[in-house]
Order: sequence, then structure tokens, then C-alpha cells
Amino acid sequence: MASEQDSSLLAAVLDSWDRNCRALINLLRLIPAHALDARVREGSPTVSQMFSHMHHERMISVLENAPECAGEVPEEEWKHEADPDRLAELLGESGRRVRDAVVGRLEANRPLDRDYAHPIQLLQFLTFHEGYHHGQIRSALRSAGCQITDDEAGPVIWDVWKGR
Ligand code: NI
Repeated sequence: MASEQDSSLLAAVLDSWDRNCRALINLLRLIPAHALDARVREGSPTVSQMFSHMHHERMISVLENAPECAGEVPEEEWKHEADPDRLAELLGESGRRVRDAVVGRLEANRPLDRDYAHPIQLLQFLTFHEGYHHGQIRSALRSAGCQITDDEAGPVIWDVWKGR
């Protein structure tokens, strides 16, 4: 790292990735197991499939951009996984791999292999991508009549972001 200010900015960026990962797992934990097969409409992916897809996106991004940190990319991108604990475990692993990939490239002062102007942009891209699917998951739950209320989401999602 070039300076003390750079390292404190990097710590803040990594902290936001950690918060994103925590909020996503917290969202998963708010969903009753039977609601993992909710969809926005017939033919849309299930809630479970969207979580699998987010894990897949992280894993393929690491493989393509920092293969030294890659793990096993799932064969099925949109797998319907019925076990929420398994989804949480996968997301835990991919969250760590993404983090390691970015930190590793920054420490080595190397760009990512394929995409992104700067390694940090991988974190920002994935945070954006996951926010997008977060909204879709909330819509799917609403369509299936098992919506998460703002009172439930507040402390474990929004406050995770805003907490000091
Ligand atoms: Ni997507």
C-alpha cells in the first residue's frame, strides 16, 4: 500500500464488501425454507436459484480474474438448492475468495486478468449485482405471499450497511 490513507480507504472498501456479504446471508436467514422456491412469476428463477447464481457469479469472476484464488465453480449456475445452510456455506466461501482475490492483486500491485479497471471494482460490481438480485428476491417473496417486512429487514439488512 502506498500510504496510510490508502490503507484506511482500502479497509473501508473491504469493510463494505464484508457488510454486503453479511446482509446477503442475513436476507437468506430471514426466508422460511419453504419460500426458497418462490418466484416472481412462472418461468422466473426461484429464490434459491438466485442465491446459487450469485455464488456462481462470484466464483466465475474469481476464476477469470484471479485464478490463484479460485475454487470450484458450480457446474449448474442456477441450481435450486433446497438447503439454506448449504447456500450460506457456499456464499461464505465465495465471499472470502472474492475478498482474497482483490487483496492479493492489490498487494501484488497487479490488475485483474480479464475485466475491471481496478481490482476494487470487482467488489463494487458484485455489490451492485447482488443488490439487483436482492430486490428480485424480495419481489419473488412478495408474489408468493411470504414477504419480508421492513421491520424484519431493517435491523439485519439496512442497519448492517449503516452501522458505525
Ligand atoms: Ni445476475
